Amino acid sequence: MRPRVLSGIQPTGSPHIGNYLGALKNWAKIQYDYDSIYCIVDLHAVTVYQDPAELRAKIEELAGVLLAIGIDPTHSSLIVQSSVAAHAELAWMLTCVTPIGWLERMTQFKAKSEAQESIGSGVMQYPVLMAADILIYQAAIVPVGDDQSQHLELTRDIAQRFNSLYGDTFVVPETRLPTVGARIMGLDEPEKKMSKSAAGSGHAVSLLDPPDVIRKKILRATTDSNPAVDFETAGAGVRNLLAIFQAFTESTDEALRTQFSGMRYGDLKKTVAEAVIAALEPIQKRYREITAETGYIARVLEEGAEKVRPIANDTVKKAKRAMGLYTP
Ligand code: AQP
Repeated sequence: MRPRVLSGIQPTGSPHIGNYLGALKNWAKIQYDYDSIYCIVDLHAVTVYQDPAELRAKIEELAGVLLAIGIDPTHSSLIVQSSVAAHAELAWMLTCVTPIGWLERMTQFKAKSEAQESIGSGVMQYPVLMAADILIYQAAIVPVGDDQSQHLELTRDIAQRFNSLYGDTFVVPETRLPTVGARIMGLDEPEKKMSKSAAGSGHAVSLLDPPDVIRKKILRATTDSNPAVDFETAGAGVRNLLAIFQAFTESTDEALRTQFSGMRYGDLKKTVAEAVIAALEPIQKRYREITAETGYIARVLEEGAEKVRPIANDTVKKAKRAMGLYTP
């Protein structure tokens, strides 16, 4: 049997090139070598208030984008988290074995709780639900961007703690990070990671942005006071543009240096913008075809959920038995 891969993405906004280069591109690439389950994590999205009608629309848009970037439903299961109820059930069991101190240490929790006056307790439980998403499918490998490494470490700790308290129940998963593009930064604020929900029209390039919008965003990207590319002294903004180019074009480090050393920033930005536009063009074309086919996305999501429910239910049953909960 092929090892199982699980990964997820929140429907909190239009997926951007950071999501693509950090995770989604790799999802499409490895789906033929692994038994892959990819999950639109809507229960994670509602840890922060979402407008209900917008959330519904974003789930459908995201499913369309995932199919457009190459997730192949004949090889992978594409699911919406809330349509497999067992995720939430297992999350409760895992909550009960997770010390609060582990959750308080999570940098994403600290950042989100500092940013708001009042936060829902779901923000703290977020990584436990993520552990449930992964452990429920006994996934061996989890391909994510660098920002999720700490949550993955926590998933491993939760699995090990459960296994040591109640006996061997879960596979302890491995994190898989891309070598280039693991952390794409915001174009306007290159000290912060590119984020779907960040405010500001110049922050992220969405995978569905038209070419003129992509050009405008990249031409306005923050650079530094150098006039041209110097690999030794380049600031975060320039390094980010180079990383975006390298990840899209799969250039080697050497080819990147040869092409860009000494290039003026105006030309650097134009070159990066054209590379991004060229890479996204086939994705956008496919997205238009997919969304033109009435009922296709809903069918894929329903079939995906039907396929994985028995796996999820089996794991929950195993975990309940291990804990001594009632299993008729
Ligand atoms: N900037 C990034 N660079 C590389 N990888 C990234 N990922 C996210 N941002 C970057 C990876 O994309 C996958 C899906 O992310 P997510 O939606 O589950 O959550 P996130 O990390 O919180 O992404 P966003 O875009 O920043 O969303 P919001 O604004 O809603 O919080 C993950 O594998 C992630 O590592």
